[in-house]
Amino acid sequence: MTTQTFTMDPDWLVFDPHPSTPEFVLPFGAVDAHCHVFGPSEQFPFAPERKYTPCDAGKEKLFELRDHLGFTKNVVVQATCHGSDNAAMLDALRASRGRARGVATIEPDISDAELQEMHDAGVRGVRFNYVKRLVDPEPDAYYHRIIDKIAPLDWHVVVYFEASDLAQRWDFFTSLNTTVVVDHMGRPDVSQPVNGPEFGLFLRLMREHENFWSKVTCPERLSVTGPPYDDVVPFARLVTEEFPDRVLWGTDWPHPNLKSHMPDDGKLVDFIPRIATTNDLQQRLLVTNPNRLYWKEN
Ligand code: 0GY
Repeated sequence: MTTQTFTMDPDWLVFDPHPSTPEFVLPFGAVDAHCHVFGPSEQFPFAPERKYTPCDAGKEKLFELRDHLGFTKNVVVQATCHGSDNAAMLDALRASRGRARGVATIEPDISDAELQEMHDAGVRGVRFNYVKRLVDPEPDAYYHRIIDKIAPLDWHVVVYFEASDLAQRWDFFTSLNTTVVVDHMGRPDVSQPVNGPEFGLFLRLMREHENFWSKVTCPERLSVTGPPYDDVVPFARLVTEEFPDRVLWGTDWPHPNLKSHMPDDGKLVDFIPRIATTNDLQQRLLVTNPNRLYWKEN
């Protein structure tokens, strides 16, 4: 059997191999609730339909980072470069010995037995990705079929979309009666005012629909001004303070598709106390909320 080889995109930025030790000491039980594994591609080939080819970033590196930064657990989110083949993510969950949960990408014709196998490995949600540079979004009926499939397992839905697409997706999103977690605060344009109409629509979603949660993640992705990401603070702080019981935080390691710079993951952890400014907010963001959503049976 020949092994397929993959070459990462020529402009791919590789994760920082030596992140600093954060000054902020994470509370005991803290969860990195948004991170990925890529491959290794020799063992877990990337999907033919992928829109980018990353570097390898396997589970061992992820667990090393977890321990270095001081997290206790991970939530591994299926990345689009692996399509709906969740093998690398499931392998990471199984190897974590209960210290990782997963969010999968599935197709509507998946069998109940496959779903149960994923649940047993630690999957607790599915991700619907609407970012066109990453995937070709499907019609609503496709996602409704997935919702029907996952209902018996009590999984939640993670949605990833660009701020400019929220109005168009509004009716579908608000028709969902599962918990719905929005990635990266719906990707606001942080050069717009925090109290402007674009972020206002996202805040309205959170205010009017208590089943919606938000990841207050990715300052490195949203920032226009760059490190230390001052321009993202007002957005992430507002969401963390107004919805303290419905926010999650994660590193987004290994930081797919960044073009301007690769963040120092230690400095990303130091961003947390700028948006969750009290011990109580930090505890909810990093420990209580992710454990409630992902380890509720424990
Ligand atoms: C993220 C962001 C991105 C990529 C993916 O699954 C993915 O490929 O989510 C991105 O390129 O913005 O959350 O990891």
